[in-house]
Amino acid sequence: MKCLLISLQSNSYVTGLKYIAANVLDKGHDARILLLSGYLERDLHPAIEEFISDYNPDLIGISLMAIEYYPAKNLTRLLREKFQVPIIWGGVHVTTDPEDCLKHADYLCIGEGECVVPAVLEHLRSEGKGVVPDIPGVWTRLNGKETRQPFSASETDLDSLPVQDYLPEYFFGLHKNRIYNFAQNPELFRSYALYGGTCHMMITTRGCPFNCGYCANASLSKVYGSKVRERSVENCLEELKRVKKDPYVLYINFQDDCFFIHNREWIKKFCEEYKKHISLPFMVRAIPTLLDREKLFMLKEAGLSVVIMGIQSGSDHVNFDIYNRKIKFQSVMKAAELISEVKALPYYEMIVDNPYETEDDMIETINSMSRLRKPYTVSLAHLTFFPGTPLTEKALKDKIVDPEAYLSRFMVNIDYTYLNKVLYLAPYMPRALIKLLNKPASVRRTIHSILTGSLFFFAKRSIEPLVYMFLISRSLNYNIKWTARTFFSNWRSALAKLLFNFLSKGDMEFNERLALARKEMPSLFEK
Ligand code: B12
Repeated sequence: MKCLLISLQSNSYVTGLKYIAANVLDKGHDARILLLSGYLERDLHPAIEEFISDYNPDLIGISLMAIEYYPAKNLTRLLREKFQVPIIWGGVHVTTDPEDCLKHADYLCIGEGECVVPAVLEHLRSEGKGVVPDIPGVWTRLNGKETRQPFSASETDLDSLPVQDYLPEYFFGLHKNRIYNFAQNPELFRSYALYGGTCHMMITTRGCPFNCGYCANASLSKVYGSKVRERSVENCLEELKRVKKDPYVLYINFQDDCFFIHNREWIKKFCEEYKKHISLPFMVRAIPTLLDREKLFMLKEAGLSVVIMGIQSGSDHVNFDIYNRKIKFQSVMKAAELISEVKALPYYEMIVDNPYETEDDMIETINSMSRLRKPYTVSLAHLTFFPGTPLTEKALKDKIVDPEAYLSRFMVNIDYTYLNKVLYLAPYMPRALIKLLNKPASVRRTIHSILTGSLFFFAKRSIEPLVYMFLISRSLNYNIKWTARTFFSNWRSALAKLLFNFLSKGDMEFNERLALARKEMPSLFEK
């Protein structure tokens, strides 16, 4: 049996689909992955039609995060017009909002797809597409009749899954009117990879022990539970050794919600093996209260260069009472000291545009952030009300959120309010200046706005890139070769980022495409 797995993501990091494809092949079936980056057209491209006709799959899978909902809905419509192949939807958005997704696909996969897809293929082989499958977590809509199989908590041992290839030979992508095999055209693959393919993303655990009110994990854990499953060091190293064969990969970006969830033995063994066989700089994500000095220093010794840490708000009230995130700012300060001590690049993540936050909360956040040890960098994300999270449920009840907004707004598209700009400036300006600007609307004068606006413009285009350059070089122990490699191989994406900063055009393409689709295909946006 043959399965075509489609991603509509803007880039080629399709970890979930790679895992599924590897497992489908392992079970004796055939699989292909097809990247249709942001595909949101009125008609099915002839190249896609030809590719699918030639491959003749028995099942088509579409993967989606919330932001890919409309493209997925549209593609499903287009595929139905041309093919009679059953369509299964899966991915984070399907798991968090299955009721709505069931209106569009023949099958839904709630939760992990590695075992589900081969089971659906087996079902199609033995029973055909007219019979409802009895597979845990699979919802169906056949001949207008809906069925919902309850999900049984996934206990899949991650080490039992086949290790995925870095660039599998069955990975294809639509590029300028043609479908290419990425393995045969690695330069094309790199053009769709983030940072020009210089940074490989991987994940060593699944799950998160926290239950923060805004996070998609809060609804995912209703299905998966809050237990964190980890891969063995050997299993991770096997993936990394395959990645290491590509000389273009200069960094490893570990996507785990908290890499520090691994115990000291795991980290020790990982560091020894990583240094011996991989020896590339890497970045990890951390939760302040789980940051551990000993683990941090071991990781630094093995090549740790960037620590991405969620802070979300500098107000304990907002973190505790609104976000259900029981982490005091005092713990953040301690964690920041450690990151600074180990000389990794500190990259802190904050949430803004929170309708429950008062002006005083925001002023407190800015104050707190201006107290953190400099230099550091900060990224601001728009509070997105993902389906099924406790905060979304509250906001829907309070009628303060457009229930559809999360489907079309990137988290990086923040509101450029006065206080958001001051928060953005906090890492780059002296504390006294931030204090001067950090004022409520009632006492602000025109001069405050002019000053903040000009500093923001200036900092985004010159200070921020300079601070980055310094921090990258410091995080690489001022190793000239590595610093130069990082800058030269990232020049394309770095330049693009700088240009976008100048033009303020980040994510414009996606927004424009969606706006155009709204005009051209209004029915797609009807409920
Ligand atoms: C790595 C990562 C990325 C990477 C790669 C994404 C990817 N698809 O792998 C990058 C950097 C590109 C990324 C970008 C974004 N991300 Co992201 N990302 C993650 C992260 C940290 C890990 C994902 C991962 O690798 N999981 C491990 C794999 C094995 O699991 P999986 O992808 O879920 O796939 C499994 C199942 O979902 C299912 N499945 C998946 N697809 C399919 C398809 C079929 C047919 C079937 C049957 C099953 C199936 O089976 C898979 C295997 O078990 C998650 C956090 C999380 N906990 O999931 C956030 C997360 C998925 N991202 C999120 C968001 C919001 C974004 C952005 C929109 C942020 C932004 N910039 O605004 C962008 C989207 C940009 C875009 N459209 O390209 C949210 C999604 C929320 C939502 N409801 O949609 C998450 C959940 C983070 C969070 N806690 O809120 N992200």
